Amino acid sequence: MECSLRQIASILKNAGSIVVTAHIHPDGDSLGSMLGLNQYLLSCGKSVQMVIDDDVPRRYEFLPGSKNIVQPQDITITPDLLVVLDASDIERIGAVNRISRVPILNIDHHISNTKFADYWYVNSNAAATGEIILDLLNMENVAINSEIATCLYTAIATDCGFFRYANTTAHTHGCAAQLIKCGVRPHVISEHMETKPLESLTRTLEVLKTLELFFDGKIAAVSIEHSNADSADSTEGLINYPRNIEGVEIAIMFTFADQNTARVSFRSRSVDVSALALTFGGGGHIRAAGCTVIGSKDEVKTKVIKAAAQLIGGKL
Ligand SMILES: [Mn+2]
Repeated sequence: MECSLRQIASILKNAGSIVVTAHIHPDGDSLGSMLGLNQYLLSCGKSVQMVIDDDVPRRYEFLPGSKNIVQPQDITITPDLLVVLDASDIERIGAVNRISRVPILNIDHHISNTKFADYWYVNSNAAATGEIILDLLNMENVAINSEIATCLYTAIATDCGFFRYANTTAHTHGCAAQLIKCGVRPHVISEHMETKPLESLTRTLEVLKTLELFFDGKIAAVSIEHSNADSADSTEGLINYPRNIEGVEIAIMFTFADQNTARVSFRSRSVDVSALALTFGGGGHIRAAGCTVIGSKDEVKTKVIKAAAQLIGGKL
């Protein structure tokens, strides 16, 4: 059932015991939204557990409360509601999907959302799920402390490229302004996001060597091989290098995690790459999307680049 934000608030109020989760390969938005909402629910006296079927990347460990996020096998409460944040389909939450047969409430901003939940609020105009969580807390007149503010600011800022991407709106900036008034120090968050271990730079150099251009330089691709694919910490953001090349319409990053599976990320300047990702069973936003493709390295690359070329009206 599609819900208004007010209905979402009352479903949350009526639940006693809640598991909150978000998508695997967690990013700033999924983690920040989860941590912000968790604090609110705790303040309402709920029994809450935050669960992600994945490790929390090291650079997000500064977020207040991140140490309390557990993996599915460590859930200790019996929930009467499962809240799924920032995930557009049920597959995105991994094994959390199998914890119990409780009603699912989904809050998300992906245009490709499959409306899989029992109750959903999807606002694709929001730059981040964190923006929606802030709207919810404001609607409930919650006093936002600096910890909640830090989580929600990180959620919003990371999903809009620190206010540089096309999804940045006046409302996004309004949220940021409010959160700064609540005690966020933007430069501290930026430093946590930008500081990387030396190995990360070494990997970047290796990945950039794989750069390939197709279709008159309108498509640019980089590939991350097996040995470099293990740490999402050091590969996030690499797709911005091909994306920023002059003349490139679609940037693609292939991550070959094992022999027969590739994670594929897309970024575009204008075309709808969420549609492209959807044709491979994935999803995302108009200018940033992703999918998983089965096949050998060459098969995956050929299939995906061909589909991308078709999207911008070209033949290879
Ligand atoms: Mn998001």
